[in-house]
Amino acid sequence: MEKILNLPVLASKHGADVDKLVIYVHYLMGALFVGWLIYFLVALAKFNKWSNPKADYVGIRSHASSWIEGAVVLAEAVLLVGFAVPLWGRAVEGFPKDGEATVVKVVAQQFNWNVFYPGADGVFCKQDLSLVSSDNPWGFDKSDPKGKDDLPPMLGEIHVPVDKPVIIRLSSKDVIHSFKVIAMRVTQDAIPGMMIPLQFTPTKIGVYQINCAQLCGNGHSSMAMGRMYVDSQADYEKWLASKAKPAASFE
Ligand SMILES: [Cu+2]
Repeated sequence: MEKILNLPVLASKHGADVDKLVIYVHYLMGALFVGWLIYFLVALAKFNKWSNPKADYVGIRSHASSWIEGAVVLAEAVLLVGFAVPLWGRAVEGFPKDGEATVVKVVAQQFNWNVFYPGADGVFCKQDLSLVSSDNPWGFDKSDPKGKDDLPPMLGEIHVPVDKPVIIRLSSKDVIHSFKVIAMRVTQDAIPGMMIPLQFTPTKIGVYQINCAQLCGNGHSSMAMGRMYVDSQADYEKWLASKAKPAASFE
């Protein structure tokens, strides 16, 4: 079935369950499509003016349609309660602790992704709206010692190590965007004024596209230039070291 649906590359742990659900929904829709087609053909054959010249005001007497309807409702309930809800439950509950995950802050804007790393201490620099100025657009509190080792903000690229949970704290600077990495099977709206966490565990080294899944303005499509690099642990550390700069250059 995966072959027929031509599903995109899968590179995250929970993604197999997402694909499973997609496949089961297609099975149900396929059955409904074939069922309705049969119904249509039977109706054409049975109720044309040659086989049924006189209208019957009672109509169908069998209860088959009620049973079929019941079976469809049951199948849909199983999909929802048995698969979709538990999958969603696992996505929003049971986040790994910050220390056990790669934590990245992503702030969407028209039309790019701002990416922040907290540095070795794992704690992001304090930010405050009152500190925002032309030379401090993110309102960083430069007296915050926890911010000294933060990486300078980057645009449009996220690096994460393979096989380790990733937590992305997502927000937006202007309008509603939506962070979507198809290979990771994650999509989450980025909403100004809110910091929304999402989690996944990448399982395959590679470079994956980041899309904006919410029409956000003229340059919406250019947000698809975003890239997520899933590196080996060693490559990730090398990359981190190459990006770390003294706090003085932190603008
Ligand atoms: Cu966008």
